Formats: sequence, C-alpha cells, structure tokens
Amino acid sequence: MTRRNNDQNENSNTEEVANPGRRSFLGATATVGALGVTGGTGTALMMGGSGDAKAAEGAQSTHVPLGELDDYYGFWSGGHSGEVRVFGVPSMREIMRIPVFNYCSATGWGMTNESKRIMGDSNKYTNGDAHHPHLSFTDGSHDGRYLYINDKAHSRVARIRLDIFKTDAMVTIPNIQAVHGLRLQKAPKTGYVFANGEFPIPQPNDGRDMENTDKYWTLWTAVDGEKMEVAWQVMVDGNLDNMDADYTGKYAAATCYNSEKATSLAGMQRAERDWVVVFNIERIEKAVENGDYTTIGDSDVPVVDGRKGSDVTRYVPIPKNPHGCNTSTDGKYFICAGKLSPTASMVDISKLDDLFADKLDDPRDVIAGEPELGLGPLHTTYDGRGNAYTTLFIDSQIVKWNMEKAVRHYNGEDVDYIVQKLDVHYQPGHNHATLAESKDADGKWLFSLNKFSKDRFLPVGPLHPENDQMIDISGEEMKLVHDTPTFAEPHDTVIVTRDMINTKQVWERDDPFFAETAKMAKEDGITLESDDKVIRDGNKVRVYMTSVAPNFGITEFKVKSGDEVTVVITNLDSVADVTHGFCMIGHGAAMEISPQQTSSITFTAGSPGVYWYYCNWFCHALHMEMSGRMLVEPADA
Ligand code: CUK
Ligand code: CUA
Ligand code: CA
Repeated sequence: MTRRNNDQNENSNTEEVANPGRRSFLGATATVGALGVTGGTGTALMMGGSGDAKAAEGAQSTHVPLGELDDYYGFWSGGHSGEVRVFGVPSMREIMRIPVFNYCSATGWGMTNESKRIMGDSNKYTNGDAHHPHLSFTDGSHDGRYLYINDKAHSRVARIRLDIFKTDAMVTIPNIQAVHGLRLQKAPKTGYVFANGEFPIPQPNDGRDMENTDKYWTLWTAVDGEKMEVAWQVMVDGNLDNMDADYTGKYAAATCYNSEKATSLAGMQRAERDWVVVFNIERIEKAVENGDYTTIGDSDVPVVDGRKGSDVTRYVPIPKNPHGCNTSTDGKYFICAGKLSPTASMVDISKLDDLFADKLDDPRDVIAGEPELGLGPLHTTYDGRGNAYTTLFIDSQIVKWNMEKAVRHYNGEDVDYIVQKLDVHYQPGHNHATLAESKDADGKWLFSLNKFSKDRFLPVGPLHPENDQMIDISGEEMKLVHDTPTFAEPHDTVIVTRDMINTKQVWERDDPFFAETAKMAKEDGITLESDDKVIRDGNKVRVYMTSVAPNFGITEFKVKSGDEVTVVITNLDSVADVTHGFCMIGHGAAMEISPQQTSSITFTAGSPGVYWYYCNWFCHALHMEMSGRMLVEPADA
C-alpha cells in the first residue's frame, strides 16, 4: 500500500517537472479569460519541487492522544452541501455535522416539524450554499452563543445555537439575490449580522427593467442577530462580494468586483479599479430613525440610499475585482485582496472619521499600504503578532507578510515586507488562523482551504474532494503539517478554543426548539413525558409516544390510507448519548430524538397494509428489536 502511494507521488512529481506541471495547468485553467498571467505559476512550480511530500520537521504536533480532547473547535462551512461541519483542531477529526440549508437523512432536518418551522417558507428548497460561518462576539472576543452562516443559493441567513449545535433560526433576506459576504458586528456585541447581496437586480424584481441593467441595484443588509429579523438595508452602487466589520462597531467595509454592473465576464473586468465601500453604521441607524428611507415592493424593511454621494457610505477605489475583506486583529485595517491584481489594499480604519467628515482630498488617502503579494490574492488571516497571511489562488501559495513593513514600503521606505511563501495543494480560497477573527488571535494554526486536491488522495473518480491543509504558524516559518480531504465545499471556517463553547449533553424539557410541538400536545391534553396515545381529529391523526431504550411507547397503531399522520416522540432517556430514531418504512419519514428531546414528523399514510417503523440510531443491545407497526386500513373502512 505504502509503496504504491509513493510510486504515485513520484510519478506525479516527475510529470510535474517534465510538463509545465499540474500547478501551472490548474493556474491556467482557473484563470482562463481572466488574466493573461501564467509566468508566475511556473516560478511557483520550481519553488514547490518535491519537498512537500512529508510534514515539515520540528512543527507542532497534530497528534491528540487517544481519549484526549482537541484544543479547538473548528466550524467549517459545507459550501453547496448546505451544512456546517465541526472539526477538532489540531487532530482534524470530524466531530459533527450540523444540517442548515440542506435536508438530512440522519437527523430529519428539513423533514421534522421543528426544522420546518425554523426554515419557514424556504423549506421548499432542498439545497443551499453555505459560505461564511461566524461566531458571535462580545467586545471583539467570541462569546460562544451563536454561529451565523449565509446561504448564497436562496439569500438566507441562519443561526446555530452553540449550546445544542442545532440551527434555531433562519431568515430570507428580501430585495436581494445571493447573500455572499456575511460578517458580524464585533463590538459592543453581535448585535448585527451583516449580509452582502451579491447580484444586482431590478428593484422591485417583479418583471420590470429586466433589459435595463442601469436600473439593477443590490443592497447591504443588517439582520438583528437576537431577533433574527431584518433591521434595515442600504442600497449601493456596483455589487457586493465579501465584507468585514471593525472592532468598534462604527464601520464595516465590503468589496465590489462588479463596479461595472456588467452581465458578462469581460464586462466585469473592464475597470482597472473597482472599490471597497465603507458603511457608517451610526449614520445608517440615524437615517432609519429619521424616516430617511424607502421600502421596496412588498417588503417593509427600511432601505437607506447608500449610493455614491450619500452620507452613509464612502467608495474607495482599489484594484481589481477585489475579493476577500478581512479586518486585521489589531483593529487597524480592512485588508482587501486584489484577486485580479497581485496586491492587497490596506484601508486605515483610523482615517475613516476624516473620510466621512470630507476632510480628505481623495478617498484613496485612507489606503495605508498596497503590498504586492503574488497572483490571485483572495483572503487574509492573522497571527496576532503583526503578520498577515494571504492566499494566492493562482500561485497556489500562502504568503506571509508583515503589515507594518508593508505600510512603511508604501510610504517610500526600502523595506521587504514578504516574510515567506509556502506552497499549498492547490488553489487556495479562504485561509483562516486560530481565533483570527477576534482580537484574541493566538497565531498557532492556519488552514488553507484549497479548491483542488488533484493527486493528494486515493482517487475516487472524476469528482475530487477539496483539500484543507493545516499549517503550523507558531514559529517564524510556516510549516505544512496535514492534508484534510473535505467534501463540497468549505469556503470558510472559524476556529475557537474549546473553553469558549459550552454545550448541553441532554435536552432541557422546556427548550424552545420544540416549544411549538409541546404547545400542540398541551392543546391535545397530552403530557409528553408520560402519555402514549393516539388522537384522531378528522383525517388528521396525532400519535404521541415516549421512548425508553429499547422501547417505543406505542408498538402498534391504526390509521386510514390518506390520513395526515403526525408522530410525536419524547425520548425519556436522560443518559447522555442515548439517542433514538424513528424511521417509518415507505413514507420518507425519519428523525433523531436525543435524550429528553421531543421530535415530530408529519406524513401521509400510504396504501393499505402493514408498515414497520424502527429506531434508526443504534441505542441498545436490543436496538434492532426497537420497532413497531403502523396498520393502514382502507380509507372507507
Ligand atoms: S468566498 Cu469562497 S473562496 Cu464565498 Cu468567502 Cu472567497
Ligand atoms: Cu432506540 Cu435504537
Ligand atoms: Ca470589475
């Protein structure tokens, strides 16, 4: 086995040297029509060589001894799988998956009544596209209450409760298409959840102005992170890609790659500079307070005009189709990666008061530095020691650079700000270091979320996994230590120390997650903690039962074909980890019932006959026997 793997590696390395190589091949593919640059990728290839086959010497260990716990929780977005995944860092053991915008066969997410209530109308969509997971803040530190995440596919924002690791709220943002960039207010607390509407559309989008792209607009949205309701929106010029907020609660900034408002690839690259738009949150709130807003279509959300010339925004030109926007953890800069420019633009947050007071001659006066980093810079993360780390998509590298030196260089000093370039495999999108979205960045581990994994893993057919590589950044030199294959497609991650998260091992009986179901039971005169009872209400049948390993409280019930059947199960087991399931054969109904949880699911009884139901979470030596039968009689019987 080992021998074969080595051979494969050798072959691909030989191939790499003989040919222009896969690094430049991928680079070229990824930039077809986007950039006339391939020269730089050749250089990267030479630097890469074959020395990357083993983990670097002298690096921090990723090994977590058996039975011991990881130091960090890592929350990974699951991209267009629509879910969130939880990894232990540094072991990179996948601990849990949290369904959010997807349907989940194991837990019943999307199918249970509890999850349907949370998803609301958007339950009709079985897919989602989760990009940016972010943990709530108090005073610039993570507070472990919530994780928020966007859905690009259906313009949603969801919240995950971190005491139970379940999605508990979801809101569809009006007047926009595609929530892409999502970031949180860091101070005084979250507070607002800010969401970028990516694609400009006619306003309202009801069939008018379809041919007239001059009349397309998009909006920046603030969601109240407690109530999970849209607070207000700001109409902007161009489009919105990624964003971040500052550490004071005053400002946020978003990149725009389509200042041209073009509908073609060529059109979106016409301008040498697009911009970063800076939002003045206080002024927006004041405008809303003063009634200085409009509404769009059926929505009653206040929309403040933030287009050029408005008081609530400023547009700072930066090169070219910029992408990532990441606030440095010292609170000084919004750093916007140039994507089609080899630069990153450092917006000096301390100059924004002057910018909004119109005291600067040129909005570009807020740029404190614009270091040249390499080809295809996308996202930046930090170590809390003055260094920034930017992914170079086309070069397939992480570049470590010193922020202070980059500023000095911009001011004319002859100083080298590049510390190191490290090859990654291949084509990184986001990167993220431990605690690096908060003022507590500890500079221990960095992850490079690579879009391509060609030849790093056993082949599994034409669809390849992504490769999330782990890099030790605790020393002066970045050291690559681990490859983690991941399924479609983590864009971003957030990694926090384990003491920041406090979870419940068993549900509280009065948890709001199933409060609506408890209310229904009460109206039916049912005590969920003890009753096993079938209630008929016209052609609606509600089956209330308890479960205690390895028994369902009801092992036989009768309904009529076509009845709307709701099964409500309360798991009376209170021992941690004794989760039961309910799966009704032939009815597309399955759900999780964890200790002390009440879960419910509704389905239509099929054609007459016997249908077994069974527990589908292994719970007991007699788990196989934990079953029952639904007897479906003819409708007219
Ligand atoms: S985006 Cu995916 S690599 Cu959605 Cu944060 Cu940049
Ligand atoms: Cu109960 Cu398996
Ligand atoms: Ca552009």
